[in-house]
Amino acid sequence: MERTYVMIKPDGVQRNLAGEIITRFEKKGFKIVGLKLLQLNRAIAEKHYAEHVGKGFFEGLVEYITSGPVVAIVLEGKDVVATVRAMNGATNPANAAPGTVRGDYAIEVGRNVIHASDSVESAAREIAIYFSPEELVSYNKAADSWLYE
Ligand code: D4T
Repeated sequence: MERTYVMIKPDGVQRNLAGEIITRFEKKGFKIVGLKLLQLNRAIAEKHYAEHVGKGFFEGLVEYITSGPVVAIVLEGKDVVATVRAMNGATNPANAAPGTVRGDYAIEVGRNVIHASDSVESAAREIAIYFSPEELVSYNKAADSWLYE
């Protein structure tokens, strides 16, 4: 089963949106297999956003992402990577459709509330940054047979 890395950013935590956002993924049917609250430091931020080092928005991005605690989540399910990206909406909330997390809860790209991996490969890389193998739990849920035929 596919896994993705999702992170509720500091603005999402400060604005009390964490529960509401997690509820969306739970109601969809995705399974939480990893979950914790943590404070990012610069080293972790640079590792996570390695592809953006040196870009104009990078310093602001690091400042933002290290400005308070985040909620780190690993979700599991069929096509979970692409589906969670769709549920989150466009990176710039101005372009995010209503009904998506960013469309409903954010205004600017520099305060866009949530992150999710953009591919299965990115997910594997990002999950390894935030979680040790022992922190990820594989388990069955009674509802699984009501979600998958
Ligand atoms: P994240 O990684 O936060 O889920 O965002 P995306 O995967 O949707 O988009 P991204 O990697 O292109 O951008 C990473 C992060 O940088 C911020 N950003 C991005 C910004 O502040 N200004 C910009 O011009 C861009 C492109 C927002 C998300």
